[in-house]
Amino acid sequence: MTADSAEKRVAELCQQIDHHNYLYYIRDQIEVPDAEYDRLMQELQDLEHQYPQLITSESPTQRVGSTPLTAFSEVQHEQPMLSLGNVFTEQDLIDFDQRVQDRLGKQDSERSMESLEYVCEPKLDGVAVSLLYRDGKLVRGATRGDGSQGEDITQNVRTISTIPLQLQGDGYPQTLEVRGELFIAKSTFEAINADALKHDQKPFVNPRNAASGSLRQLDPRITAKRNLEIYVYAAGWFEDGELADTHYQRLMQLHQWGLRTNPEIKKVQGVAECQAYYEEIGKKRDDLPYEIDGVVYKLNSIELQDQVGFISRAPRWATAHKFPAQEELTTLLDVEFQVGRTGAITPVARLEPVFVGGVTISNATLHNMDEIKRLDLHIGDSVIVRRAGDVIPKVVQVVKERRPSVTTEITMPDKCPICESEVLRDEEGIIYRCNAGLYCAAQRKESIKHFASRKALDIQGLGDKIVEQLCALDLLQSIADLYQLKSEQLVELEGFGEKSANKLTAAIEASKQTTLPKFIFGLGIREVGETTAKQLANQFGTLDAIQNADQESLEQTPEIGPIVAAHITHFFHDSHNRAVIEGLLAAGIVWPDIEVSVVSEGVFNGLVFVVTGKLEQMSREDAKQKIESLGGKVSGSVSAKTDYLLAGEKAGSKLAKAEALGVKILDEDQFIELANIL
Ligand code: 5U1
Repeated sequence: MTADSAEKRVAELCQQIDHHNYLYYIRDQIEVPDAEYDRLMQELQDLEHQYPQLITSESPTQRVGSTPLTAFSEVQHEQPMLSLGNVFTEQDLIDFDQRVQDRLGKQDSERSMESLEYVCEPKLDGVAVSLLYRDGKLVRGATRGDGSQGEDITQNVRTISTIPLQLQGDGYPQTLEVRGELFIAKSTFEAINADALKHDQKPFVNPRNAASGSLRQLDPRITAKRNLEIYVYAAGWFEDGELADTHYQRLMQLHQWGLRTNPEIKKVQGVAECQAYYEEIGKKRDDLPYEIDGVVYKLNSIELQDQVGFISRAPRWATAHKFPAQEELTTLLDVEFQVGRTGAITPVARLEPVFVGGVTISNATLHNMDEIKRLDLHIGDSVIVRRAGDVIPKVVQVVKERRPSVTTEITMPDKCPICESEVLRDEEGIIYRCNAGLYCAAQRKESIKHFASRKALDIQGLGDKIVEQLCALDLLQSIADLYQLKSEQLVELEGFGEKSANKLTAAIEASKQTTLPKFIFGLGIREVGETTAKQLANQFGTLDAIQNADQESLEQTPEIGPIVAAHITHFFHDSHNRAVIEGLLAAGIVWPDIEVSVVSEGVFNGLVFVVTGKLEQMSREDAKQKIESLGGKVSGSVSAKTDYLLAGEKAGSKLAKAEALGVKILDEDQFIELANIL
């Protein structure tokens, strides 16, 4: 290839790759498969290697610089980066709108006649950033700083794939500054923290800290690995060109030029529709792939915005409507130790009650003693607790500056808090365990709850409270005793009458018709979850065969390694466990025979699938069975080991995580084709 034709081809490749990036990140579409995209990128890299003089700073190969900075230089914002006022209630919102109308000089009679037009969008909990484009080329990225002066983070923002180095199309002003929020998706945050823990590093407290920490790296190669994303939310300073005269149209222009805008943006009329938007986004909040802390309303007309003006550093024409905080400060009053089904002893924080994430909490998980050490937590400390979505509240940080002069160190008791048996440390040294098994009342209770749960024997109506009462009355020494319960005994329980007692005994009776996998799962063998129970049933076919299997043959079962195999043999060698199983069988528990599956020749042999979202043509359970019947494995969570994600409608964080990890994603039709179902 001549130098001339190489130059032409390089320009062509840059344009094509930019176009595919635009389609992928901005329009959520693809025109070519990943392999073709990779080939274009490779061709460009090869040509640039051969002709280094053809490399431009906008080339898609030039995102990640290799020279770390020694410090960030300062940037003076041409137009101040403003902050936003807040409203917390519907009344605050009405008052905000009234103030805007007052500023516009609206008479009382006009107010109800024509409401103002606002643009609403989610308020991301990330890091504000300014991007400067000259002649369509990204020339500067800067933090907000104090609003007037920020830091130059150009090297780092260039590494973010959702930020174009070159704007698409035409019609943009020669100088165009845009503002937006950089963030880290929830799933990426989890992956970064899992990796940090694996390498004995400190995890980030929340996605916002992760975004800010990743952005403030002097070495852009680190930023590049963190998968930061952006949504732009406003045009800032611009020269030599025009922009539309409404905020909404301006956002559409930015979108057309290849800048990523939030798909939830909506134009509404008046405060009632603003409030409806707030409620709608509030409902969606947990399912969004990123963290938000409220929604933002902006007056749509730029002319009206100018009339309404500013108050100190915030516009009067925009406000943030905040959701209840997901992090709050409180005090650690005490730590209690809970004993779980397998004897694992978990420290639980007892907290000064605090309103966080929309509810009042007084307990939070502390996971294990390592976590307590990592947090350097003492009783009496001021702590930050976090409750995001349905996630169990968590202590994320100790505020050392507020540590009182007297605090108490937290130590693991050497005797089980329930049965006073000896507490032993697991082989890995992280988990402490009461080894008393069913002698320990806590383990007994938890094992009964597990046995009765939906995925096990599914005894309807036997809730946790009833199990607690039955154990307190000494009516249940083991799961087998469930089948000896009489209605006359149940009538004695709180809130029970003859009818409810009969209903529960009927449910217990009905649970005797079960399946082998459910029965195995219900026994509560350590590390034998629903999937492993199914694998065991498929591999061995009968309970007898599983009970008598040796370590070696257990290890032949898919997904069972030496540790799980040891837990299984240990469980079935225990004479008490054998007696319980005999009791259950004697009570009449039965299941249909199982055909032992021959999985060795399946088309999915050795492949790991995760199934998520709503499928149209089959249930998720059917899809899982199909995968397993073809030799594949089904896992509950996406990781680097996942081969395929089968994603149906409304696939949420698993889809985002799979995308972040580069896992192959199949829609239902592709899966059907691959599995050759039809
Ligand atoms: N979504 C959104 N976040 N946010 C933050 N819009 C928005 N607008 C802001 C800020 C600080 O300021 C405007 C005044 C441009």
